[in-house]
Amino acid sequence: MNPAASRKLTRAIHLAGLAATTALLATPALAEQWRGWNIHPPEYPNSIALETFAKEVDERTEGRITPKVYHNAVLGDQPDAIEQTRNGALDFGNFNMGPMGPMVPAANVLSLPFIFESEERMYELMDGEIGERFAAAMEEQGLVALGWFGAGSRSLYNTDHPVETPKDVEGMKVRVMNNDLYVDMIDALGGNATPMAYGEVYQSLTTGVIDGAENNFPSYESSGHYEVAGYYSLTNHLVIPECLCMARSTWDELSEEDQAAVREAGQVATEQQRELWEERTAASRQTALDAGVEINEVPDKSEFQALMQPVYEGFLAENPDLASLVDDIRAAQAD
Ligand code: BDP
Repeated sequence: MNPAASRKLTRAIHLAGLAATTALLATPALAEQWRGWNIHPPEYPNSIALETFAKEVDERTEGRITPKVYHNAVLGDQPDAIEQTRNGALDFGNFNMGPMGPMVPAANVLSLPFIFESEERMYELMDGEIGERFAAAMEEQGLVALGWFGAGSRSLYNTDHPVETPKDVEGMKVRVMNNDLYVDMIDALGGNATPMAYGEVYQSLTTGVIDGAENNFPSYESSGHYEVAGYYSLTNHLVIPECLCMARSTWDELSEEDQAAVREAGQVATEQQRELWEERTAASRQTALDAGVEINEVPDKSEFQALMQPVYEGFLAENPDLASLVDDIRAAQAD
């Protein structure tokens, strides 16, 4: 190589080195990458809100934290994901308060059938002092609640007949989420409960492993269950919130400034989820109707409610310390 070419090469190497160094400095090399769990497909209201959360955290922390959401339960089933978030293997997620119960006993109060009379009441109470009591119980178990997502109300659906009275549930094999309270609930109606992962329900409905399940309209529709279980009966037995929450271990490492930024991001995401939820509920209901699903009212819900008495009694006998929380939720709705 002649001296000129050699000088050129040296300079090129030098420049390349400089460029690489600059690139390293410019990209937030030290940005913390959070992993977030989600069970739903990307276009679901909760998924969109989780993406908003990720974007807001990134922006509000000026790129110090870059969360990534993993949709469709690719990071595992819900009970495992809650456990992993508790121990810090995952950083955040959207969890239903049902599967939270086995790990956070107070959360079971939210799984008591008919505990909230409407979604509006649920929001009102969860956004206040009652919600703070749940958040405190979760914090003791390693989770920081950043917001309460809506999940409508859950109703029964099945393959071959409408459910109008508890008699219609007799002998029915019903899939429930992972929580013994739901087994008691279905037992009390005379059915046979099968706790099962959400992702297995579709197949189990088609093969007859189960006759039915229970969920809100958006999940009934987005999971495709409406294609194989065409009777949706408005029992509205569970108005159960979900949380946007994160690992306490991750939270504890944040500066106060970043904690505030993350909380704000959680609020923005929660507001968006609640708005999208309403729209999606109407759209999903319509999709089901258009596909020929029969949606029926339950003329007398009090029959179902009366049968839940032993479920409450059993729960309170086992958890006397949670009686005041149950009483306070009921008292707040008594007016
Ligand atoms: C959906 C919840 C999801 C649950 C699912 C289920 O959003 O978290 O896993 O129900 O029934 O409504 O398992």
